Amino acid sequence: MEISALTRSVVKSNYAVIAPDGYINSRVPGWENCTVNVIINEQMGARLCQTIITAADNCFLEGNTKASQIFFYIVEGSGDAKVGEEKKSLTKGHFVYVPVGQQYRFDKISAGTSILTFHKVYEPLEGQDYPPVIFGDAKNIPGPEYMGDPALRLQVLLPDDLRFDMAVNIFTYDSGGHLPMVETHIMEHGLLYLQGQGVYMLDHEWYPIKKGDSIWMAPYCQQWFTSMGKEPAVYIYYKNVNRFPTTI
Ligand code: UGY
Ligand code: MN
Repeated sequence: MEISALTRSVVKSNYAVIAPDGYINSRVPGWENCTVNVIINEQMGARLCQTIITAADNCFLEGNTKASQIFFYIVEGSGDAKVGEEKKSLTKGHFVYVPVGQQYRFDKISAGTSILTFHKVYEPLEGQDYPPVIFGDAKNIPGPEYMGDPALRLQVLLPDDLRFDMAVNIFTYDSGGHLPMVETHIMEHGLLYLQGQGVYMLDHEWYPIKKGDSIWMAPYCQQWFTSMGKEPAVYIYYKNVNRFPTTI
């Protein structure tokens, strides 16, 4: 029998590694017939929220984004989504960006479907319109090499456009691929591993990470990753972008 007092999860003031073994389900009104795990949110000092929804029979998700935009990504499974007047069928790798003040409904979701969400309070930018609804499919997004290293590929899922104050990217590392430097930056991250494994360095501590794990990195959490094992490591991540960085 495995001793149940062991986990790879850790929660610190500047970062967290959340492995699925510690999940406790939340009930979220409007998101019905599913389990919801709130992985990252303001209770831990974050300025984003990340959840993972796992559908049971007759699952539907209904709500209004109000002040917080929501990015939905189908990790596994399928369903239909309606945002405003736009309606689409979604399968693995499809995503929907729902701007603030929008009604949304997801239904016909197959049991076992796994949906990742990133939420951020929207910061309007003077002189710019609000961003539009975006439906997309990760497999249609180009993945150019990152910083001149062919072992690394970066897909940018949302438009490079000042109306957006959040980015969501998919980072693929061939086995042995690694970040070209220790990143030290003001932007915050939430991320979910979609495939593979490796070792993440967070503020000079080292963590083995694999598919299904999530990480929160606060601003200035120092970060570096190397992929290990026989298949590429892939993670999808959130980043705040395009706004004046300081109130001072
Ligand atoms: O966009 C980024 O800051 C990205 N390179 N960070 C990361 O993967 N930890
Ligand atoms: Mn980074």
